[in-house]
Amino acid sequence: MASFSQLLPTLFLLSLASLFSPSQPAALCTPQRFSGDKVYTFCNDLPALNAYIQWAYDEARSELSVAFTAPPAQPDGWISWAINPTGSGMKGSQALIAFRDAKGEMTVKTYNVSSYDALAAESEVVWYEVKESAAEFSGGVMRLFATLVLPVKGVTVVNHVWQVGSSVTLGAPEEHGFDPDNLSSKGSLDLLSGSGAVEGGGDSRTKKKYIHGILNVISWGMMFPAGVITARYLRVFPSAGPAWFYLHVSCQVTAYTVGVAGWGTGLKLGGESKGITYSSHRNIGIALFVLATIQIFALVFRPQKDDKQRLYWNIYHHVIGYSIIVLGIINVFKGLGILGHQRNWRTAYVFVIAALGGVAAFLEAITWFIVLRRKKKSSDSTS
Ligand SMILES: *[C@@H]1O[C@H](CO)[C@@H](O)[C@H](O)[C@H]1NC(C)=O
Ligand SMILES: CC(=O)N[C@H]1CO[C@H](CO)[C@@H](O)[C@@H]1O
Repeated sequence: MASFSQLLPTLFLLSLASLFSPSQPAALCTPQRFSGDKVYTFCNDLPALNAYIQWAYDEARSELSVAFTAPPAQPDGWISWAINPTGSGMKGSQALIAFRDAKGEMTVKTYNVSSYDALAAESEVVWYEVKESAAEFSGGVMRLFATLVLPVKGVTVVNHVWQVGSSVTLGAPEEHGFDPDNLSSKGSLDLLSGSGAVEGGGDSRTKKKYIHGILNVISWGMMFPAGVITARYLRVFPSAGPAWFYLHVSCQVTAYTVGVAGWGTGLKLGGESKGITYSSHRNIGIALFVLATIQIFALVFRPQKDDKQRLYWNIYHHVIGYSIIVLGIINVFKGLGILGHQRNWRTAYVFVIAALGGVAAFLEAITWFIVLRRKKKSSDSTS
């Protein structure tokens, strides 16, 4: 059994390591994915939707050549890159959208996106002049090429927006998804220096989201389940004595402390998030906090072992305990979903859960084996 309790910390560390290492979006610009006859001066990985943009800018002629690359949400979908000359975000943006037309050819159309309503027909006139445009679709990604002439001299920084969608109906791109990545795909681009910025001080917020995620994954997603495993399987071994109890309690109290910290960061994030509410993630979070708090009090108020009430207490303690595990795991997945493009985190957590589940299944089998053998022994000695 000692090996098991040694195994757990190792497991935590391994899974943590895999959780934290690759936190940036994949670097798509290096090595350059394609080389046309065009020479682009800059390439920026964009912070959402696995997109990147290459461009060259001739300031004297206000001529901007861009190549925007992104995987469409569905093969029949579309990709779009836009400049917003009057504000930031989608409303008011002057968009280039690439998709397959009715004949199955890749095409690029321009849109004056004046509202959040469904796109009307393409716009013949947009803020910039399109000298040439083309699009291609291969290897799961669409590429939109365009040479634009900006109507204003001396523009060096533009607000840009990009997006991917899943379908096109009768030549009109359909509304895109509203996942966090779909809503954060905007920023500014310095055409001459190549530096880009994500809008809205995204960095400190992203950091807070990671802290929130890390605390909660450790607490609800790993320590609580591990604490249950300790209680359920360690007590079968009389040689372990009351150790299981202390281990279980200290594991769960620590998990609770970390969990409350994580919960607090979640409340703060929720309060700061204008417009978007992840209501089920939030509600499950609140339920978890309440249930876990009840469990901590349960420890204090548990009846003596030989008390008649103890049976009911046990039932209630187990039901709430298992509910916390199930809800905790569900909420970790919901949270990872909110983090969006970090799919490797999700995979890492699936491994952690699979490992914990494997350990539990293995111990369950051993427990049955031991209990059955014990029964057999005692019936042998009485017969
Ligand atoms: C785009 O549409 C808005 C609202 O209809 C209009 O005010 C604006 O002038 C249009 N922009 C261009 C470049 O045509
Ligand atoms: C990464 C991400 O959240 N993309 C979503 C954007 O919206 C499309 C639907 O238009 C979804 O399919 C994507 O998953």
